[in-house]
Amino acid sequence: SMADLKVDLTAPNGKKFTLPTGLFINNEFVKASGGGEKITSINPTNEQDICSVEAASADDVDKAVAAARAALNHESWRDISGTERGALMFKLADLAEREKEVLATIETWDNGKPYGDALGDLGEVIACLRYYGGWADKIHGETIPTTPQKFAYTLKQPIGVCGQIIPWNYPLAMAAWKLGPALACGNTIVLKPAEQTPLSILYFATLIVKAGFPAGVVNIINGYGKVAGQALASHLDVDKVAFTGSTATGKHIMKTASVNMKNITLETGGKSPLLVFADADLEQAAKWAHVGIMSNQGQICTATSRVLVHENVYDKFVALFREEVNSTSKVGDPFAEDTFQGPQVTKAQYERVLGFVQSGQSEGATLAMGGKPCSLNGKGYFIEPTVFTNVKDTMSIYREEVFGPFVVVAAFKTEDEAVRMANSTTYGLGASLFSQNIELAHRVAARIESGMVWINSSNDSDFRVPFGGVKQSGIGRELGEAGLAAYTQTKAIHVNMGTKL
Ligand code: TXE
Repeated sequence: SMADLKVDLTAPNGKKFTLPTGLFINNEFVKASGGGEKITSINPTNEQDICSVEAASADDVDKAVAAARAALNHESWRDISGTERGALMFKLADLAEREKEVLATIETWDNGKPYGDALGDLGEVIACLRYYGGWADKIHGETIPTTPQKFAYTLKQPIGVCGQIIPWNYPLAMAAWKLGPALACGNTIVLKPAEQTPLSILYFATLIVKAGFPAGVVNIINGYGKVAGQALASHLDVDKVAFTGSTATGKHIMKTASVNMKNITLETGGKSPLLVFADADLEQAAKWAHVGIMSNQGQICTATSRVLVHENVYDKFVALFREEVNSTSKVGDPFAEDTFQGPQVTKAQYERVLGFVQSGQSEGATLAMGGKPCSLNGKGYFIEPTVFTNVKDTMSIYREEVFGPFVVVAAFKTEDEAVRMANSTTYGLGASLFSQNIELAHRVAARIESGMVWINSSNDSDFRVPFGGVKQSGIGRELGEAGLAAYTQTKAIHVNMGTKL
């Protein structure tokens, strides 16, 4: 019954709310079919169950896709103006703003990120929806002069039914990055959240109904990657798949999506470098380097996880960086106000990061700080902020994405060597560089193989500016005007103005 599909919860910070637990299809919460396994969400701070939610089977994915297809062709969505689509998005943003404390509470409880950071994520969700709501009536083709006998123009049309597969590091923000442009361009959506963090998006789904979106425009199906994710990526009636997650899964999705030549965008792993040149403001470099790797428990796709420092300032930088970690990176209860770093999202991620501590030590790097598990009353997936120095670019801790509060520091001698070391991984997502020399800064920024470069900052992203990777960090761009390209296709119309045969 419907009564089974919600649960009354009281969060560790005392917030009470009712959470739907069903699959969100056609603006309703429904049971999963097939009697399959549910998803039980675990609080990474104390390792206790929060609650269980429905997990979609391949049949449920079919239902959600059918709902999205019907909505795409229904006049209540197909025939409304961009201005009206924008108005729905503004309404959704307003509702998210009104409910941001509940949404941030759920995010912190489920994911383990500090509550202040979760509130920051909500700010991004709201801003992103408003930004793309503003675009909704400004998406248009062009007229193209050819010959006097021809009138040629283009239409920017929606791609159609879009599958969106979301990771667990920023559950709501990653959903907003994908929902915003897709809705602005008039698509319909089947979104699959990560099984590690299924909860906040269910509360968010209630706001989609309240905002007045027609049934079937947005469908949200929690489910396991290998079941629901796989069914979505391989579905013959899905026109596009957008994915954020690991490079391995991204490659698999790319192959799977080829079954009907789906349009794809991928945002995958990274091992983003942060370069400190000899003339840099070292104090600022140390502070930004800290923010760039230790925020969000290091679970950031653009985390500046490799710090490359000119040999002349190496020792001084490392001392300043250690001081910054010591004074700022307080590990603890994510609901406590002075906490900078909460637990890793799951036991699997926690073990993975600790595994990299071992490989760093056996590869002969110097463990300069941290590297040990820690806990709160004996529980929780906490890890001390970890710094390795004397790292060589042949070591796995230099090349592989760790996705934790884990940074490697290496030295370079020349600008050429810095660029070569920065570019020496298979990834190309973000990069930072610190220098007071504007010529050097812009020259190096152009030579680094990455989708984003921050000069004299790190991870200072903005919803108005394109975001995405090169090499094995992804295909396509999200955010900014560039993000619209991922959700429209160009149709060319040729009008004969008088050519007679
Ligand atoms: O990722 P997956 P995981 C990296 C990070 C992390 C590692 C593993 O290094 O340690 O990936 O994390 C869905 N068909 N990043 O295992 O598997 C899955 O259900 C379709 C970086 O959690 O990529 C989830 O919704 N979908 C990253 C999503 O893919 C499938 C953020 C991501 O899971 C699927 C997260 C399949 N066969 C992890 N298998 C970033 N770029 O920020 C899984 N999924």
